[in-house]
Amino acid sequence: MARPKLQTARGKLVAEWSVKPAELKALHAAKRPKVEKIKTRVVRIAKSELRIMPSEFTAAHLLHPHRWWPFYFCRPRYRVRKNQKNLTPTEWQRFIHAIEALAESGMPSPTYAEFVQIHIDAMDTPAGHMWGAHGGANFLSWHREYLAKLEARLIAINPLVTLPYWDWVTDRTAIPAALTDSQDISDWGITRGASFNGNSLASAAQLNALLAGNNFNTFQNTLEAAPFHNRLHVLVGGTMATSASPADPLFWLHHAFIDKIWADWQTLHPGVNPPNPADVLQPAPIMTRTVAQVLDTRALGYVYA
Ligand SMILES: [Cu+2]
Repeated sequence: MARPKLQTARGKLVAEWSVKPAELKALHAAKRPKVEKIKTRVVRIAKSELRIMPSEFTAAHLLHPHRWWPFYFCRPRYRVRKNQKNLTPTEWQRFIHAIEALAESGMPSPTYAEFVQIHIDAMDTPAGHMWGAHGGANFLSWHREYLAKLEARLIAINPLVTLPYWDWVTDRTAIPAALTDSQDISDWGITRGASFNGNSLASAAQLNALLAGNNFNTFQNTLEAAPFHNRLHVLVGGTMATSASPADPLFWLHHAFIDKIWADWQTLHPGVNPPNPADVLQPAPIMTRTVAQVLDTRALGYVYA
């Protein structure tokens, strides 16, 4: 049997038993770590993708680059919620697929069914009525938080998803075609009214008159009622006319438009805000923010285009 041999750094072979402990230590110390050349390439980032250096940037971020690169790269400053009529087929696909994925069984909480359920609770239970989501103080703030949380949940499935809005004041002749496939409607487990006719929805003149007023409560109550928010729910009919309306993906487009009208109104009347900024929107754990925390859409990470 051949005796095991040690090879020194200089390539000299030494019989193991012939090396004294002190010499063995020296032999190991002489061993150099193997250095592998790593191929690198330069990644060029578009200027529009760069973010301003965050104020919370510290020396620790320099020690751990993986902590700071997300601040810099690959995230636009704000998500853009687009008019549904300007969505590309790919953007429609992202939105619909993310919703369908969230509705699949086995998805981690909060699931699509849990989102629908809190809307049912808000409308149909005495406890839910206290949240002020409908016919109360928090119609606008509650639905803004609700949409933001659903959008965040969809983004966890596909980071490129944003909620589209349906401007049914301008585009009232039909429900957005991408959401009218009869097979989809049956797959989603929802129904719609027999036919859609948007003639009785608020006109552009009525919307302008609403935007001109500068009292928050008047603005909110008018926007919630017919011929605005409530009328659209009734005209679409089927599931959209029930407390389970968020089961219909059209709900998010409808409410994104309501939210945009509020955002437009806020731009016209800066500083005119709900009278209950400290109220916490309910229910946890899906809803977490106070009324004050949902006043600025940019603070929630999105703008309307
Ligand atoms: Cu609602």
